[in-house]
Amino acid sequence: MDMVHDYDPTPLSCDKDALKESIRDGLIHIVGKDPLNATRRDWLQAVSYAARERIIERRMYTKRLFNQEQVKRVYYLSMEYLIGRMLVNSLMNLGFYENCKDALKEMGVDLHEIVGLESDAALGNGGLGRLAACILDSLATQCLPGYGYGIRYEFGMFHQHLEDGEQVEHPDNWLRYGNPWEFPRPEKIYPVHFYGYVVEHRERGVTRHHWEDGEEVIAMAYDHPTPGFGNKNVNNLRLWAAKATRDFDLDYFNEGDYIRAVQEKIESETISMVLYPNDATAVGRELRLKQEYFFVSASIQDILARHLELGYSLGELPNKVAIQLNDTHPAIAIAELMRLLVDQHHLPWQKAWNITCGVFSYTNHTLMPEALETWPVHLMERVLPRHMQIIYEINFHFLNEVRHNFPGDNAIVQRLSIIDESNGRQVRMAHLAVVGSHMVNGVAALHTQLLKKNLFRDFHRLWPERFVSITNGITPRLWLNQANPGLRDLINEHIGEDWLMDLQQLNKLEPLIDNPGFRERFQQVKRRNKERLADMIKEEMGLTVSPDAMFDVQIKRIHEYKRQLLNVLHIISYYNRIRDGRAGEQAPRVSIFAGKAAPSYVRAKQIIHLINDVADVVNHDPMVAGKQQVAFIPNYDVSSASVIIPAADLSEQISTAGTEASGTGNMKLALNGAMTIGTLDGANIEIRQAVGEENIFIFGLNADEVDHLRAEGYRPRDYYDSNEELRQALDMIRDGFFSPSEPGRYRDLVQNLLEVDTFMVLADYESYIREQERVDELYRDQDAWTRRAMLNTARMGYFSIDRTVAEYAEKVWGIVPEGWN
Ligand code: 26V
Repeated sequence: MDMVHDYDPTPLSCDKDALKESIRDGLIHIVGKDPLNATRRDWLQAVSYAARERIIERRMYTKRLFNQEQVKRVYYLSMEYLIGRMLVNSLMNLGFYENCKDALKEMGVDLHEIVGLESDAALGNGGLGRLAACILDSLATQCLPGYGYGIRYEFGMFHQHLEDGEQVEHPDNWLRYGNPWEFPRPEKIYPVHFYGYVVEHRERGVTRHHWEDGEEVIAMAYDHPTPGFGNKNVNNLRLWAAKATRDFDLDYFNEGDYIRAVQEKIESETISMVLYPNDATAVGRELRLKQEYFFVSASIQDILARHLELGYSLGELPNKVAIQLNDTHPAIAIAELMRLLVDQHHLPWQKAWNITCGVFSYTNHTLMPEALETWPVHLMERVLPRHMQIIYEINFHFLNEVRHNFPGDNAIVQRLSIIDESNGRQVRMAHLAVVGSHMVNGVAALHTQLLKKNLFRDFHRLWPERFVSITNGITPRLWLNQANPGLRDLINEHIGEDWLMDLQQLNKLEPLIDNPGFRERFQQVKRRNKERLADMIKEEMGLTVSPDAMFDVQIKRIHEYKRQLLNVLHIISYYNRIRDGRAGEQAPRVSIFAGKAAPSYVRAKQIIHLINDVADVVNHDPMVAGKQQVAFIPNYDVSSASVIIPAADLSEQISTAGTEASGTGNMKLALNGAMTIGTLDGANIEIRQAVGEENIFIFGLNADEVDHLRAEGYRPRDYYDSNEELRQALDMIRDGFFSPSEPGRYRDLVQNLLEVDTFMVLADYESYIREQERVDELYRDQDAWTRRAMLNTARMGYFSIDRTVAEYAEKVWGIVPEGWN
């Protein structure tokens, strides 16, 4: 402890006057603006610098403490971090949000007005990237020594515009105004090698491998300190940017080819240029493989360098280092660590392998076959020749173990092999990840069960003890405290603030459901949040929606398995009921969608188009005015999610059972007092268990029934033939009712539903409509609805990311908190 204090720099004060001084100073000396004519963006920069100065001090203390206490560290390797805006998060986590607001006010600036100018850090696609960001928040908040590693994409997730109802992508130039939250570390650089060939030679009786020729790119570190909530702990997220090895290649200079020299520099720097916007189909592109290896190699080199610098031996790695693979995207790390241990540090193979397996663990995030990463052997061989050899050798030893365990069973050897010989020769990254890890986890109970039963069935027979289930969670600091100030204040008034660090405390709200005053306040909060969302919809889309209506929300990536189409079919059926006078007293509804489609996913883009076409008809039909509206909010991101989620009455979680690994939006919405309508899929099952069957709307086939129906031979047309309402809705789409300018626009889409319907939309239609009727009925009894919505909030404690991270720390990483105050 002493060392930490011996070297304390004088910490900056966080009181209002000190903050004022820092902001003014930053505005003049860092931003370079006269306070008399500074723009709002200048002020934003200045406040951010004032926060940053205080964060970095705490980072230094934290780092000293971790070094001094010789802690074990976890390194989280992820291609994606979907962070969002940083300023409010930083101020709240550091505990001087109010002081800062007051300081600015005295300088004539409204904090509220400037926070929206910050760009979202959107270095992720969706669930997987947002989970990584929540995990970093929790590691810091729980004083766990955890470091994130990733890529500093120059362009993050694209911005989505809607033009004539269709998605158009625009580049996300998020660094345009500079980034006050990062610390470039030009001295923290590592070479990363691509292409070339391997030379073997014998050295004192052992074979050594040299990877020669090819290209080299430099990875340069940018540090993003991540403050915990309610403590002084600050961890670090290190993102790598690609830089040319030498600014210009001297050979070309000597040959007088200046332009060529510049071109090569630019080409090597494209590696970290852009985030791949697919989130459910593997891309198989060389640049993607290079991105994966680029950040993995730099990270593993950095981890080893730190380990050795701290004076530990390589044999101690599993005692001091845990590395978590966020999906298979960084799985090449297993081969990279083997390469460094064997080729550079000359460890014998078996010793290196024991170390490697002791260090790594792997989280699987999807069962969708098209998302499972495989790389053609010829591509891997060309880009990473030494790694391909190492993978072969890992596979050789592994398959010997398999043969030993299943003598004579050649089929299982083929099924388990890291190399898939059945369709071209492909490296199965998930197999590499399982073989090289000591723990493998799914992200919800059902998901883990299905992993053991299907994708990793044979692995589970071989190593049952390797598989664990760790249900996802979300950070209440962002998704309740920041996003929903009204509900936060109401909760604090009644049960204090302990829930921020211990979400189970929310169950203290349960008795309050019998308190009419509290129920009314809860309703008022929801009402205000709906007005806030209505304002946003008005501003962004020019559409006026009524906060009196039920806000029925489906927000997530657009994908067939998530079944936005099922929601659309319900919207059309409800529309028809109103027009035919069959809707009775149904409560008015606004159906709200948001989400991006992968640019190459034609069907997903068509679904967006359809939603907007339906919206156009519904919103302009006087016969349904005041009863029904549809809004597709463009450009779903962390910031818009923070406005939409607190305003939702109904949360649509309607994926085909067995397809959504967990879902985390389901948790965010329920925590904010939305009722869920959902299938028995992913974490919905555990949400039902937590909130109670009476407080959730469950419909449709379960995962087993989906399997059986598929095995039996699913015939979607039968449902069309036997259900008149469904037939009417599908006919309208097919015949151009919603696309009169191009009547054939959705012919193939409907055709596909009638003949294939991979995700069984038609099979679940009837039960979905029936459940929506129950939703309507309950909603019309506002008091009963509010009680149930409140119980959702009160019973969501289990889904805190802190519980998730504590489980990883204990079952997978073997790390403990190292706190200080
Ligand atoms: C996959 C791919 C495939 C290769 C191209 C680039 C790329 C980028 C991302 C992904 C990730 C797909 C997996 C994913 O996001 N899974 C989601 O993970 C959430 C957190 O565990 C979980 O809640 C969602 O159910 C699951 O779909």
